Amino acid sequence: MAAPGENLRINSDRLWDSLMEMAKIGPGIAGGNNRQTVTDEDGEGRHLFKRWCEAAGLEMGVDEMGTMFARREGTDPSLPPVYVGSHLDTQPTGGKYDGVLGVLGGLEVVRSLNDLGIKTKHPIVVTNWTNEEGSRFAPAMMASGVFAGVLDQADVYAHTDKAGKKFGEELERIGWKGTEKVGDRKIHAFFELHIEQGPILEDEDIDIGVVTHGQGLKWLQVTLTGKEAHTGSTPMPKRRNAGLGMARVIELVHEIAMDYQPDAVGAVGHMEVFPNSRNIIAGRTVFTIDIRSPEKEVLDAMDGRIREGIDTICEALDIQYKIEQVGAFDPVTFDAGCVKAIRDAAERLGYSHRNLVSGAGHDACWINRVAPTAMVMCPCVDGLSHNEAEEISKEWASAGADVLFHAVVETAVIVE
Ligand code: HGY
Ligand code: MN
Ligand code: MN
Repeated sequence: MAAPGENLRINSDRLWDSLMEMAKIGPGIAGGNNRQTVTDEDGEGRHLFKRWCEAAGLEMGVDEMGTMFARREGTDPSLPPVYVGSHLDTQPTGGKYDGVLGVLGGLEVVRSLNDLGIKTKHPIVVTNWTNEEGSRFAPAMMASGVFAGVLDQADVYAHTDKAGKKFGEELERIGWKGTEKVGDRKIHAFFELHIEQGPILEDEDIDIGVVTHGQGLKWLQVTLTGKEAHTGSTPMPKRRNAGLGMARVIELVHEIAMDYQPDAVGAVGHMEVFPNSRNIIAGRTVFTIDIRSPEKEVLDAMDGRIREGIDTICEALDIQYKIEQVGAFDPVTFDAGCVKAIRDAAERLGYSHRNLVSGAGHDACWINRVAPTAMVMCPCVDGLSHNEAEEISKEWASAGADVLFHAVVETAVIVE
């Protein structure tokens, strides 16, 4: 006799159609998406998600960070719900699936439960965490960080984007600042489905990543101050070139990351040059160093070496520097029970699977601090993400959502 829910599968066509529908909101310029956090496009995507949740009979709650919680009642409403979700905001040149697959995969779990008339003891809450990407407003995983008590709400409300707009004001402007106090909700368990954003699953032809750990991260924003001067008439020895300083620091970050292979990574993706004129030596540069490792000791060693290196580079070039840590979290070990639920689901459904350490940060990394949490990953084409060409197959999306379905329902307990 099959165990309760043994053959549960989501509706693959409906999930894929919803992904394609959401992808129409905040289109990019090369087939992906530009639905950055608390922009009008983000607001539009939220409204679509809300409509779909209400059509599925869910009750929507929104907290003061704009995070959306769509609740399917359990037979025992007093029990803490099982949460399932991810984020709908994208990078400026993002893909259609990063984050979105996890939110709409969670919605598909609920839609499938409705189709099958299945009740669960624990309520289930489909979640859209605000500002996971941290691109427009640092840091990444902002709302889940406030929820987990590691980021201060008043502080992040004041964070500004390049145009000087404040996060809190933008959230209010798009009409998605809710009234719920952030972090009050009790979570029985949290599951996040996400694309791998790396090449391992596809290279090894494996359907499911059972995410046991997430690597740690540090974002160091560096401001170098030299002196603007004429690029033609200023003798080389007299230059205080902040642009040269930035170039040397970028090289340094790469070299240090290469010293800790095969796992450590380091790069500078955000760079600003002032005044950014062809014939003026850069007087000021502002850029963000992104270093990551599964090992805290390595992360700290890289941090220390980079700070020393910046000091040496700036002394040699006679420029000043300021280093601000604008994002950080330690390596994460996900909950063994939740990880097992995901592995057992992949096994039961006959999907190939392997353990995985997440290279990217996710809301699950913060929620893991306040509730048992785990992630399930699916492959993506060429391991490519944070690129408009990000692509997955319908089969990969369905396999990931099937596993999510089983893990969520098993944890929420089916009621006959
Ligand atoms: O930066 C990250 O790892 C995530 O994509 N926000
Ligand atoms: Mn993501
Ligand atoms: Mn991302």
